[in-house]
Amino acid sequence: MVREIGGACGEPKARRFPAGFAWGSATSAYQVEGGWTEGGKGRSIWDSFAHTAGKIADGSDGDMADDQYHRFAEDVRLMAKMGLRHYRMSIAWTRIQPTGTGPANLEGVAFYNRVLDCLQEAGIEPWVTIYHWDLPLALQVERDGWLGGEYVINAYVEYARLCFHHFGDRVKRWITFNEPWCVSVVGFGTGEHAPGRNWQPQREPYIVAHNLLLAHAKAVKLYREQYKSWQEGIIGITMNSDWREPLPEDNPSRYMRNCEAAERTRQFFLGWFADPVYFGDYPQLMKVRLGDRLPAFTPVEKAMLKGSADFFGLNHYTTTYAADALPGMAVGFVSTESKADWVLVSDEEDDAPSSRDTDPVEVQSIYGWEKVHRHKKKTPSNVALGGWFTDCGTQWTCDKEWSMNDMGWAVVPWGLRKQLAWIQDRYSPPGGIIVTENGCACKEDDAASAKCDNQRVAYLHGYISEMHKAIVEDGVDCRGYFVWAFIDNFEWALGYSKRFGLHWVDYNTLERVPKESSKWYAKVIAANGLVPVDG
Ligand code: GBH
Repeated sequence: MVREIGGACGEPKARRFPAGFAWGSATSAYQVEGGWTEGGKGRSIWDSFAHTAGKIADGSDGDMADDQYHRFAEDVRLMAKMGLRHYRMSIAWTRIQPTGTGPANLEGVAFYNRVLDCLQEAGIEPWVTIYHWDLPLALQVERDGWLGGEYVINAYVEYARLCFHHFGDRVKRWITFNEPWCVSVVGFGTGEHAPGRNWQPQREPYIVAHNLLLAHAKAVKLYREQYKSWQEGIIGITMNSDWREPLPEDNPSRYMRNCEAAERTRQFFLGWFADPVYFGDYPQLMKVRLGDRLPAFTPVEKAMLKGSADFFGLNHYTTTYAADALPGMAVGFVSTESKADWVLVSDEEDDAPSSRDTDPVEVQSIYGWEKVHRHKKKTPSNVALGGWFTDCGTQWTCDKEWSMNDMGWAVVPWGLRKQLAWIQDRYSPPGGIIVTENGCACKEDDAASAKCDNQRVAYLHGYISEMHKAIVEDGVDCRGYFVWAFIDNFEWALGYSKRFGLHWVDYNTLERVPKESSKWYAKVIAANGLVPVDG
C-alpha cells in the first residue's frame, strides 16, 4: 500500500514543487536570542513589557529565551543536518542602535556578522526581517514609538540603512516588517503585546499602521536607490492573514451578508497593508467606514508605496468563519473556549465582576504605575470597545468539526489555498508569494512527547498539500514556504507555554532535541515536495 508521508490513505500522488522553490524555517530575535543585556544591547519595548507584572501568561520573559545569542552555531548545525537551505531570522534593532538612533554599536554588528558567516559556511540563505516587534525602548518613551510620525519613520530608515550597509553583502532577502497588523492591533488596540496600549483603540492602530507603511516604503526606496544595484538583493514585507470563510447560512440574503462580511474582514486585515503596498492606497471600504480616523496618504506617498515590494510575504496560521455582526453583537473572535485568541464582548459582559479574579492590582508599566484587573480570560479587562474589531464589524467563529491546535486555532488546510488564491487574484504580486510563516503549536510536556509530534506533521502535511494545489491547480505564483518555528521559543504574551518548534528546547538545560517534524520536513526539502512512501 502506498500513502503520503504523514498523510492519510487515498492520496498517493506525489506533490512536487516548482524547481527552485525555497523551503525554510523561521524565528525572530527576541523570541530566541536571549543575551538581553549583552554586547552593548539596549532595552526594547519587549524587554520592558515582559518585565511588567501581569503581561506574560507564565510570568516569563525573553532574557534568556533559547540563548541563541551564544548557541547559534549549534542551531546552524541542526539546520544543516536537516538540509535546510533557507532560514528566516530577525535583527534586534537594540543590538545595532541601543537607543534607536545614532551610530552602529559595533559589538552588535559583530554578533550578526558571526551568525551570517556561520550560515554562509553552511550554505544556508538568510532571509532577514529588519523589524520583528522589538522597538528600542527609548524611542517609545521619549518619542511615542510608532505613534511618533516622521521621527520614528526616519529612525527606522536609518536603522535599515545600517543593516543594508553592514549585512547586505551576505543578505539578499530583506523583509522590512513582520506583521504590521499585529504591531498595530495587538500592540495598540487590545494591548496584549508591547507597548501594551489599549486606551484609544479606535485611533491609535490606524496611526501606527500608517507610520509602519511609510517607514516600509521609505526603507524600500532607500534600498532600491542606494544598495540594490550592487548588492543585488530583493526586499519585501511580511503581512499576516488568516482566511475568512463566510459563515454558512440557509437564508440567502443573510448568507450574502456573511459573504460581504468575510470579504470585508479580508480587506480590513490584509488589504489594510497590502492595498497601499500594491495599489498605493487603503481599501475604499476602510475609507468609507473609518472616515477621518484613517490617515490619508499624499500623492507623493502613494507613489512611493505603490509597488514597494519585490515579493509578497504572507504569514498564515488558521481560518475562521465570518458573519456580519448585528448591532449589539459581540465582534472579533467569539469562542466559548478560554483558549480563544482574544474576545471582545459587549460592555456589560466585559465589566462583569465574575470575569475578574481579583481586586485591581498595581503593576509597573513602561509608563509608570497602572491599576489593572487580572482577568480569567486572556483579554485584558480594560479593552475599550470601538476599535478595529468594531470597525470591521464581523464576528468570527469556528466550525465544531475543525480540530484545534494548542493555540486554540483551527486547523483548516484549505484556508491557505483560498488565501493564496485571493492574494494572487487581487494583487498578482511580482516576485510571487512567499509563505514566510506557517506552523502549529502542540502540547508537549516533555522531550519524549515532543519527539512524536504527529499532530504537527499532519498540520504541515495538510497545509503544504493545499499550497501545492494553489500552485498547480489555481495558478498561484508561490515561491517559498517557511515553517514557524525552527525551534521552540518565547511565544510573546504566552511565554514558554506554547511550542511551535521543529526542535524541542528543554528550558532548564537549553538542550535542543529534534522532533519528528524536523525529520519529516527534511524529507520534504530533499524531495522538493510531498512524496509517497511505502506504508
Ligand atoms: C506570528 O504571529 C508571529 O510573527 C510570530 O512571532 C509568532 O511566534 C507566531 O506567529 C505564532 O504565534 O483569530 O482567526 O485571527 C501570528 C499572528 C494573528 C495568527 C492572530 C493567528 C489568530 C487567529 N496571529 N491569529 S484569528
